[in-house]
Amino acid sequence: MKILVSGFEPFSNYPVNPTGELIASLAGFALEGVEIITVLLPVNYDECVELIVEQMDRHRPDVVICNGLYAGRTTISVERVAINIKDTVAEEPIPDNKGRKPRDEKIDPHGPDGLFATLPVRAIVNRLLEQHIPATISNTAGTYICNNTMYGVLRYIQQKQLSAWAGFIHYPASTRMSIWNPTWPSMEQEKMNMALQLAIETIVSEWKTYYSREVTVR
Ligand code: PCA
Repeated sequence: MKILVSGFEPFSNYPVNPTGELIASLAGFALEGVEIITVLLPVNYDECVELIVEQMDRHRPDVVICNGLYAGRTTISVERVAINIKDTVAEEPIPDNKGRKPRDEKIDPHGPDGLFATLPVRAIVNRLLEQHIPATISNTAGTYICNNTMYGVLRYIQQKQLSAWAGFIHYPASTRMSIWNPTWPSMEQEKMNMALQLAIETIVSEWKTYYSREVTVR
């Protein structure tokens, strides 16, 4: 089983992006029978999707887990849906890292209004809560780069009729970031690293259950 895991480079005027460290922390994580591939994505509307789709073509993963920062949120939020809109102003007053600031634009003029995550979102949240990590299902990934990436990945899977599961997880500011801006709720980086590992374990277990059931039915 192959899992592609993405994080983002820093953006806006945030000093760091904890999702860079998050994916780097997977170097010390192994699950039998599972190959984990990581990719750090640029924070601009076009290249974020181009790069992850390129990695999907190269590695043909069974699962794609994208990860991003949502400073201001209090929990790890597992996104349920991506919507077909780019609106920088509503989300981040600061343009993407290439200076683009789209407003009220469709991501894909021919695409559906929304696409649901195909990761087991409820199971991931429940697993994190069991481990006393604050987690919720979120019903909006925003209208900025993270939503754009989630929509782009799910749309690519839909268009190519791939069987890969995919979705997005947002993380609050890390403690290091909240020292820089004390108004943000924050979580220790180590706890977020642990949360991603738990999410991966949950997905692998759900994936195995799903496919063993398929075999039994046939
Ligand atoms: N968070 C931003 C983009 C990159 C990131 O880590 C977002 O929520 O759209």
